[in-house]
Amino acid sequence: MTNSPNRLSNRTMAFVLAGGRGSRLKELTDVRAKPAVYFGGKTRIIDFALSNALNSGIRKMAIATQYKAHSLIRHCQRGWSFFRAERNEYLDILPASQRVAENKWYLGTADAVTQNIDIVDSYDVDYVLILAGDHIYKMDYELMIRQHVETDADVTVGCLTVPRKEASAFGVMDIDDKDIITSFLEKPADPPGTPEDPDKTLASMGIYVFKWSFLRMLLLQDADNKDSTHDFGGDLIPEIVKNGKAVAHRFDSSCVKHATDAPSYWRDVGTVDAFWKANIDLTDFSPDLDLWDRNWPIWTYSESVPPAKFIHNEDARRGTAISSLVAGGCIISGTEVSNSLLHTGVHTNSYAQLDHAVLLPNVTVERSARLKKVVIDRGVVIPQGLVVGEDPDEDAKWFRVSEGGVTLITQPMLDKRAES
Ligand code: ADQ
Ligand code: ADP
Repeated sequence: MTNSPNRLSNRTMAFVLAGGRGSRLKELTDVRAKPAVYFGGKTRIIDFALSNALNSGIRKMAIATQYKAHSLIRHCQRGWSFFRAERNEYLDILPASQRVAENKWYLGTADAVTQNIDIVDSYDVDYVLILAGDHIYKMDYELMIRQHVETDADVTVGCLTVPRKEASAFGVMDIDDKDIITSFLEKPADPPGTPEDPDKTLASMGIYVFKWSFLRMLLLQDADNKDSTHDFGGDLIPEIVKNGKAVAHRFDSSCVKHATDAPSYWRDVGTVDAFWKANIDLTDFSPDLDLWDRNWPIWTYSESVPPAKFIHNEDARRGTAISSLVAGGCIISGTEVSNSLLHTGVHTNSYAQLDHAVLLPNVTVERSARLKKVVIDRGVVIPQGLVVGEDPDEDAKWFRVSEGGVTLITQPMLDKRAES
């Protein structure tokens, strides 16, 4: 983590957009915003963007929150409070707080910045990096900021190629041979392919670099525009593509020095299927996302918990975990765990079996339960003998079974089942 004075990251702040619900994660975002959803055994989704910024040398950050922000705010306060104002480091949490006018929430992503112009001013930076708080990836933003300065762009947009059939969830673009964006469509129904490959589309990652003086002017103009939805992808970026200079910064394996990840590992984990898969992928022999890379640590709030413990009860099976990630504070007592990911403080009991299961913190699995291809929300108590993942019709009576056959279980669902 270099932080030499000539790094542009020293003159940049990261503005993290963390206000959206992420409704395709269904009940997982009933109580918390998507950036606060747990991922990877210890961390929450927002830790990836914040860690990238920190590892890139950025020491000024602001996080705009809105939807169900309580657990997100609590997490950031507990885990990200080491910034020291006396070293010119800041991390501000900016809930939509009616700072501008009463009853005024953040309208769109750009409005979340507009409502905090005075705070960004006070950071006294030259560049602003707009980040989304809801993606899993590792990236050195210094390289993107440097490209922005070298090309003298009005905006630099992080982008990557995605399968064309998935591209309607993204802002998509065409670029010329100098990577200047020549057209930009926000979430088109029928996205175009790239010249090299008709089945691929160049998509925006929803992250942008601006010179602050330029963005400031643009935001004030946009605030007066009655036709605008005050959104970066919907309004500001298409406007710059039309009337200014927007440049694409390609995200690939060169974007993190010493990267041990597969080339361009980037996940939106926006659906229950994608969330389950990205977690289960970490149990692979050699996962595409390397959480063990000491050169690019993912920082988080870590509870003080004892090491995971595996118990062989005299009269029962051995507590084992194979091809699995088991966080601190877990007690695996007489349970067979395979290809699963257990967050902090999970407690499982004898004769239970977990297979391709993602358990969020503090889940209890009582005796003889068998769970396969599941996501279990934080704090859920799985009753004795519950079997999930063997009869989809039975599962669907009580729980949410996704298109890809993953069963999501929350406590209210179990309570309803118990009452019936
Ligand atoms: P989406 O991800 O669909 O598209 P959006 O829902 O605006 O865009 O979310 C972007 C980020 O802003 C998320 O982190 C979300 O939590 C946050 N956010 C949403 N509304 C907010 C608000 N009112 N206040 C504060 N924060 C808010 C965007 C771009 C696309 C791009 C994709 C990549 O618009 O062009 O392709 O990101 O995922
Ligand atoms: P997370 O799992 O994201 O850490 P919690 O499970 O602790 O969060 O809580 C999720 C959300 O549910 C909180 O952000 C809060 O809004 C709400 N919540 C949790 N516990 C309580 C409570 N005792 N009273 C009111 N709301 C609560």
